Amino acid sequence: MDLRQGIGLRRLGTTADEFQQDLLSSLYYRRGTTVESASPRDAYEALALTVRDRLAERRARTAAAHFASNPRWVYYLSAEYLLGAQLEQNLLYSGTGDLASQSLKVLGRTLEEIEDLDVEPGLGNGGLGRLAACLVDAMATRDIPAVGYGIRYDFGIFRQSLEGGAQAERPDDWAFQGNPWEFPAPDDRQTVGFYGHTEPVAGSPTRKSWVPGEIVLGEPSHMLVPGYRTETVNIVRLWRARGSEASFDLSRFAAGQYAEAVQEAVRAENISKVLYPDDSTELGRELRLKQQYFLVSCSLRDIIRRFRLRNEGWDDFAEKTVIQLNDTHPTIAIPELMRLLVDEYELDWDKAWSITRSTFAYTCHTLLPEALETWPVPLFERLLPRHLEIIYLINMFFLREVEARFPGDSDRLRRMSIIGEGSERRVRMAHLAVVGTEAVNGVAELHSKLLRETVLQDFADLWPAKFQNVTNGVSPRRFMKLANPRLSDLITEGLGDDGWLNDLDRLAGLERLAGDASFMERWRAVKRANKVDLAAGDPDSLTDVMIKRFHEYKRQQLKLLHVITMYHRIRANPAGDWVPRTVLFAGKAAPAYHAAKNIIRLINAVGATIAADPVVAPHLTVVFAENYNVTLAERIIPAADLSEQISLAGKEASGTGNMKLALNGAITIGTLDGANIEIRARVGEENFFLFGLDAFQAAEVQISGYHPREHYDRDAELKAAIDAITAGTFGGVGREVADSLLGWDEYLTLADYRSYLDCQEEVERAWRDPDRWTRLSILNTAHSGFFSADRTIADYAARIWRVAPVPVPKDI
Ligand code: CBF
Repeated sequence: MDLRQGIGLRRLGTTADEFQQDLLSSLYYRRGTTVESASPRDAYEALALTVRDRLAERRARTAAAHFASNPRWVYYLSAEYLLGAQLEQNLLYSGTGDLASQSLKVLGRTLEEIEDLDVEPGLGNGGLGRLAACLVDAMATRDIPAVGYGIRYDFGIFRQSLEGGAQAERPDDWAFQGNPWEFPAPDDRQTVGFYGHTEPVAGSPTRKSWVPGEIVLGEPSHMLVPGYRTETVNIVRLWRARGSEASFDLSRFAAGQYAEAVQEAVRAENISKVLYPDDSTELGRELRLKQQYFLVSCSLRDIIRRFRLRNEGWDDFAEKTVIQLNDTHPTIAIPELMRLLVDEYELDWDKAWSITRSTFAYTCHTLLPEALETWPVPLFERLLPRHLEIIYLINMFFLREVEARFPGDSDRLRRMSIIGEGSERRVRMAHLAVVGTEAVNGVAELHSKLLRETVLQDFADLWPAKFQNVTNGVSPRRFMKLANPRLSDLITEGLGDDGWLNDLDRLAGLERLAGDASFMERWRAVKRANKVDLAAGDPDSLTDVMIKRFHEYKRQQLKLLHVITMYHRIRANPAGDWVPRTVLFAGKAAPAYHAAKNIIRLINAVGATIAADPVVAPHLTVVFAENYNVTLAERIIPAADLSEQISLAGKEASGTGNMKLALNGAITIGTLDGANIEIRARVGEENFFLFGLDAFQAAEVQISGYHPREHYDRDAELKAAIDAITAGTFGGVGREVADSLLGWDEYLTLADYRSYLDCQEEVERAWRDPDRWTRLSILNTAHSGFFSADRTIADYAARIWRVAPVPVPKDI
């Protein structure tokens, strides 16, 4: 394609008049309604479509530029995307915010009221899903030709509310009223098989023919992912499961058996019904594995289709394609690509393996053994019989390689095998992911080191060069510019321009303002105004936030013990000079994770007791903000003074909330865990509140026999805090939490309690000196530029993907 000839598109207008004309066109022609009868929803949809058109125009140019350069593509496979609300972001990225505000007047609406209708797609669970969203944003911003693949769940992560202080879950029907940001492409559908059996192919020892027992259709739709201050617009392509035509049984329907007539279609559609179906039952586990294969199968066929648009044969496939596996969820892509290459495209095994191995890369996001997925062999055999055969072959060749390197080391073979031979044989997805990829990376320095030295040590011995670190990063556009416009404006003023938004290292220029009295005053005023907006407690109090998924390793229970101790101290000395604090928790617990849900209940019970206590309430407030999601994070983060990053060292792979908070001038109190270590190294030891055991010490404590009761017996305040729970001070809630802390305390909460409390006193000393605190805050922002997702993507591009940017010309 000759780009000089242009893409044949009339340019959309950039004046207020033209924008308004387009808004009205959207209303009349695409919503089919009129100004007089336009509802707020009509106005929202018309605006969204008008903005989307501007991005779609850039998308057309991007596609043309990519087609012309036939580049190496990055395909990002992820079971989760927490994209966040789209309208505000797309207004920013298309530079149409002001035009939109003005034009909406014609419909008698304001942008603020319209924005409330923009529901975020909650297609993810936590850090991993939000990371995926930040990375696709940064890939577009860095002009990397990329497509993100995922599942278009009908119901995203559940909506959380509190009932009597306990977490209640409701389905998240996020697209109930439609999703104007999405382009459905039902004609690009793919066919996915499940179950069935395999048959030998005459004359070939490795090829097989798979005869699936169930066929499901995958219908794609895509959302646009614009880059910031660049022409590039990439896409995220999401698959939705549909029954095939044959899945509707007309004769049963005619016989009045309505439920039976559609049962096959319903079973098919269940695949993309919910994010992370409960896997405590056999059926639930099967559905999860089905989801994973569904995502992978649709995506690989689409990737191959795209490759074949510009290339012939297979020699260039790995040259032109890199597929990043976001954790183990999409790992079945490895045997699936082998199946496609060997069985369908008839390549010989060795060639197919060489292509496969050089196409994939794998990011591991955990250190928790229970989070490293494994699947029972019998389930695999039933659901994906051909894939299991391929995995056996991959394993056989792999174990031969290990045996050649470490002859006679049968223990090692057993440890490394892709098939675990415990009481039940299981497929170890992380092993498959390491064996079938060219590069493996952890997401923070400590995490990558621990992967190499513990969880995946045998693999690192075998292939040391395969293991890398790429520290996570976050989008400064979403988490600074959009979330915190006041601070962003102040920073822009301080630095002279807003170039920092896609060159975040430039924040370092704020260092020279960290002692400037008037700048500091304004910095404080921004924080205060953000707290007023959040309206979660006294804006002059120390806003102490712990916002993240609920998990015992993250240790919300440690924060709670601190709160209870504060409560005791204040009650014992009501006239003391207490630093007023608002402790804000937000986060969801997995519906079947009872221990985490018990902690939520206890937090709310403690909060209620404190609120009802006239002695303590003036000094201490506990708030639990319901239904934590990206939108809520964008409100809380700008208002935070103190960022709680208190996981047991060696358990949090990276954390990304820690980065967002530091960038917004919150000061971290944290352990030497995950990316905390890198945050501390960058912002400076004196600007970070460190406490607790390090990962090495924690492992030693656990190995040498840990007895939480010893801490309880030794420390009167700790004892009083736990006794208060068991004595029923908080409405009798939380006894299970106390029992687990005293009984086994898997995450060494009691061992770190005293060090944490001492450190909180240091926090208060700093807080009492407003200038010191403001300096700390400015310096945290100034030195967190490294944690931009743009840097993360530059790292992936250079060291793992070896891809170059393809800038999209403005004038085609
Ligand atoms: O790497 C992104 C994040 O992923 C997790 O949320 C995950 O789901 N495995 C980790 O727990 C985080 O530490 C990490 O930042």
